Amino acid sequence: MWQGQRVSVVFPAYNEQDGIAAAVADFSRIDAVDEVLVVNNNSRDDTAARADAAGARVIDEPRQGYGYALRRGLAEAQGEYVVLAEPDGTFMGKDVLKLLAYSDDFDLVLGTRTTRELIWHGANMGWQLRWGNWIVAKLLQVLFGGPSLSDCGCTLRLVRRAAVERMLPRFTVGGSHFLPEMVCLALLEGLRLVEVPVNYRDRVGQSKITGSPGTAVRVGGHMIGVILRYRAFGR
Ligand SMILES: Nc1nc2c(ncn2[C@@H]2O[C@H](COP(=O)(O)OP(=O)(O)OP(=O)(O)O)[C@@H](O)[C@H]2O)c(=O)[nH]1
Ligand SMILES: [Mg+2]
Repeated sequence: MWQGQRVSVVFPAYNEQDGIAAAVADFSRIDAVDEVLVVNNNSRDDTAARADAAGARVIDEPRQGYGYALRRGLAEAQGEYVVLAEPDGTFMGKDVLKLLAYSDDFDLVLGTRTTRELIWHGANMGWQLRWGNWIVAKLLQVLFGGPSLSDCGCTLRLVRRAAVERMLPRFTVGGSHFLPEMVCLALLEGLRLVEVPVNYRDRVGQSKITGSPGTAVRVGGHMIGVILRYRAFGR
């Protein structure tokens, strides 16, 4: 609980058997966290069983995609505060407290992984990815006159329940470029947003999105497409 309100953590998971148990344990040990929800996205490995054994609530999302998994988690989470994260060891449970510290004053608290001091040795955040994330975030910031943004692709973020309810019916993206859609919608809905620096570590298990440069560039292109679409048409 955080100030008398329940806190949910949502992990989208596609074949994350190597890191899932440690991630569930790392986030569950934070006193403020009331439930950890694992959205199992057609994993063919032992992800679901290991998440369950570690004490998470496991839900199956059959539509394949990072965005579909996160949208399902947002819909199913029971807390007043919903924290999105990843179960691959890249994020730290203790950083939930940084997000909560701002949750009084903001509807969305976004993590940023581009703070050099918090990028751990071995983390997949070389200069190309760091600058790529920064540039797309700045594009969004400038086009929407939004608050200072420095990372367009950080899963670790907190959303208040009321904000979730306003955005859920408007989501359209099911794939890996879901995060900027969430920010565009939040700004169009007039929600209050802030970014805070979070730790970013090396991954456990196999990368699915930004591990390969080709995929990273493709996802970046889709992100820019979504941002331009929302700027032009508002939907
Ligand atoms: N790519 C992908 N990820 C999914 C899917 N469904 C759930 N996920 C989860 O979404 C999260 C993001 O994928 P990652 O492979 O970690 O991508 P990334 O964070 O950009 O890059 P790395 O952590 O460096 O590998 C992980 O927790 C995945 O398990 C899906 O259909 N595709
Ligand atoms: Mg990851």
